[in-house]
Amino acid sequence: QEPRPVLLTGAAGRIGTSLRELLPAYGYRLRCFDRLPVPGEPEAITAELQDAKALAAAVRGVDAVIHLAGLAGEAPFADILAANIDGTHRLYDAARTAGVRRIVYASSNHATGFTERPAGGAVVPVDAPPRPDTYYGLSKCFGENLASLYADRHGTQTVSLRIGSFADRPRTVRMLSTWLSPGDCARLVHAALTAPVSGHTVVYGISANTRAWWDLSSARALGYRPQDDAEAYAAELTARLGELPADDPDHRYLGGRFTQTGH
Ligand code: 15L
Repeated sequence: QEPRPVLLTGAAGRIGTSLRELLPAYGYRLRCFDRLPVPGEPEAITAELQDAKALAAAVRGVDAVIHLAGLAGEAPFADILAANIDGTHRLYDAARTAGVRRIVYASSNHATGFTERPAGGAVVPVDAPPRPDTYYGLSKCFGENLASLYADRHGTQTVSLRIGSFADRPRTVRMLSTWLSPGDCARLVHAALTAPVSGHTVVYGISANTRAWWDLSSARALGYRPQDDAEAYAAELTARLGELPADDPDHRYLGGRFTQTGH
């Protein structure tokens, strides 16, 4: 049987580009959506989330949506409002109308970024209260709450991934804790698309980092088995950059520099 198409929004972005490379091996057929052209994809729609016709066509016949589209960092409130808040609402409403079964939502660690790091290497649970560090983080809190509303009201399932730091390799001392490798990202998205869930489920999205700040048990309960550990880069990184001083925001807060004025 032909695999049903999965809609990938933000397909031209950093994570979208990596998932386009890695997810076909899991048997998915991706339909891509982005405001920028997505090169080399047979099924790609170039449009804004505000284009209701294009969005309705994008969700038609898909089993699931991986929703990555939006601004990926802090921006003026009006821009966050349009791209992340209004845009995510439009995506959810189009998906509900089309009867989409599940959405995998790219949330972020910045939804709880003003949380102080727990002492003694303890990990932060998935039910830590919202503590956004930016308008960007606030938009991710909105997305998670929107997912909860659509699950309870309409039965649309969502797995929200509070992604740490997606990168080919860790580049800062903070990323020894927050790194999500491309391979683990694909493993996590696959688990989030396929595991049985009811309603809205929140998981952290990081690799199996020795210095992890977040509890991966809800992700593991979906079948996620991370293979990478940033610790492999620790000696080289700390020799070059040093350990973090206690007053460094990267040391104090989960969201690191996002908590600082001017970020
Ligand atoms: C995010 O949410 C951003 O999209 C990404 O660019 C990184 O800054 C990441 O968080 C992080 O916290 O490292």
